Amino acid sequence: MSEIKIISHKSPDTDAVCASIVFQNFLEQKWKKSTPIKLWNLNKETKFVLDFCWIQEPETILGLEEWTKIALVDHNEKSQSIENIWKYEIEYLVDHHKIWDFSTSWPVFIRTEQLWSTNSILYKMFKENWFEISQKIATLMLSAIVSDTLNFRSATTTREDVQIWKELNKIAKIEHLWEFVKNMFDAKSDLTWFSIEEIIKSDYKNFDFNWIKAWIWTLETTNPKFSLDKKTEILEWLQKIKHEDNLDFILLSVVDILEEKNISFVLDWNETKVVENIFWTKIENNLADLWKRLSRKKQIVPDLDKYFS
Ligand SMILES: [Mn+2]
Repeated sequence: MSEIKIISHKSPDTDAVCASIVFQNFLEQKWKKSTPIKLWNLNKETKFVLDFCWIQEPETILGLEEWTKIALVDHNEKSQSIENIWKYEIEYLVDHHKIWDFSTSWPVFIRTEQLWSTNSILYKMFKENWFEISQKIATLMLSAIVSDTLNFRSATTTREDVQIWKELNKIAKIEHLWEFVKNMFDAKSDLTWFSIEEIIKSDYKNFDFNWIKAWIWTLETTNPKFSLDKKTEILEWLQKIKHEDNLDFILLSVVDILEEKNISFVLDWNETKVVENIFWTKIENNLADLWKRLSRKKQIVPDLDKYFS
């Protein structure tokens, strides 16, 4: 039986990477051989979580042999996945994002739900199959839920996520849980040693809105000042990326996890027009106050999708 490669999206975050490792464990309990891989460097939060669990980070692999069996976790859009995805055989999809251009030429296992993290869905799958959840796996799932819900600050966290989190907590038994969560967020916010390019490449997602090519960032941080102070450099980089990648629309949000605020960088007249129209906000000196919009997938992307279609 050939091995399945489990792929998370191009800007690996804690939910994505933990999902790939957790899903490997799920398949193992189904007697299927698989390996998680990643498409880009990990952020510091995810590194912190993996170190805490003594788990090695998945290898970065950008291309596979044709017809390799793959599983997609935490994403489904082609532009966010491995290049030339049509060359591979998609066996599984486990996700909680909108569906846009996902297609296969053979039967596939699909599980998507409106839960707040892919790991919440995986937890349910373990339960339904009566599979064992080890302390390590529970810790990964728990961290992913904390990360994707910004520790339940995101306005749209579901009750089910909270319930799942409580159950996981009993298995993970993390001592000093709140300190652990704080360390996770501090790790994510520590951008001191990163170049602007690395910061910018750490959390973007590309979208096709009705053939409009867009990149949208959310820099979740406990220290927004750090990025806001680098405004000139960040705007220069955004301009460069927009030009090089031939993009029609870009938006970079700096999300203050503690204060629950979103201040976004708006590049030029085109973005200004769109952002003013959709979010009813005035833009001053390339900055827009997007108020409490903490969630890209539920509070930013749907509005843009509607606007461009
Ligand atoms: Mn996710």
